[in-house]
Amino acid sequence: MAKKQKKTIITCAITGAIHTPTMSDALPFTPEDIADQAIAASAAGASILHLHARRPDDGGVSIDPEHFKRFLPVIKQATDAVINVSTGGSLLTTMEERIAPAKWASPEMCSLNMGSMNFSFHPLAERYKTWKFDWEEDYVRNSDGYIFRNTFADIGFVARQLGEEHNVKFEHECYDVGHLYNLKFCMDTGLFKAPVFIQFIFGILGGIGPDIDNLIFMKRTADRLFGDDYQWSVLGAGGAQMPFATTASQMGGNVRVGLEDSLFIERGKLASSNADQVTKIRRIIEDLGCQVATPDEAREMLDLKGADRTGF
Ligand code: KMH
Ligand code: ZN
Repeated sequence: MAKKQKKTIITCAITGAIHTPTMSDALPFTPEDIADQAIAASAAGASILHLHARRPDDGGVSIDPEHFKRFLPVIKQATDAVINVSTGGSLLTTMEERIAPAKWASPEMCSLNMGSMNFSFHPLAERYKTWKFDWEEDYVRNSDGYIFRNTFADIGFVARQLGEEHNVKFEHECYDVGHLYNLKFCMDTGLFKAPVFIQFIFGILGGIGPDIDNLIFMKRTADRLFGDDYQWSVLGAGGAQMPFATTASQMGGNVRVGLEDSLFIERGKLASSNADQVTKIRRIIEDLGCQVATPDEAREMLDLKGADRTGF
């Protein structure tokens, strides 16, 4: 069974690739706004910042390293947070393009999605009659046809390009129980060394649903597969965000919040910023008797290479 830990790591995922500017004025997409919100989230208690880029002019999803270059150094200068660069930022391009920002940044952490799947948010389109930017409606509606491709070959490619060459630690994103077995297979073939860091994800259409029974099931399966050789965190999408983070923290796990995965602070009320969500989950964690990990404590817990070893 994964060791019960003393402190809880809060990851904040700042902007992502699901939500669009129409859905919330708080969703950051300019480099300045991404940096400001990331810095504020760190000050509020997030020790890991999970980062995607957006096109500065219209908020479209971007995997262009030039867009990352405009905020990563700014965040690094202003915080000691661990920076985690997404490798899942586009459902529509090759893995080679998806890892280009991380190859430039050589960050302490990167996301790594552990299986191919449907990945859809098309039901969100029904909530909006008008859209701020031309690209948004088609992007959201057409997601019913998106396949999020993460084959074993893709996973092996990322492991070699970023894990072996850059000593990046992965946030292994597991959207269903089969992804845990994919990770176990990869570990058995020597692709990843223990202890791995697993993000259990609930509530993405195409993945496992947001029922607490499923969290228990995922955790029990991971205990069986990985024993003491893993650290874990939980992300609930949309309305599941705070309930799942709260439950996970009580079970001895780490948590992920942020506008990437939910735009809300409570039922029916939009969050005013990423820091808003970090502040709330931190308060819950502390009120319930746990402590939040600092960035350096997170580095030690996850055995990261250190901020002085990144490429930016
Ligand atoms: N928003 C998460 C459910 C990635 O960046 O690699 C998906 C995600 C993927 O975080
Ligand atoms: Zn992400």
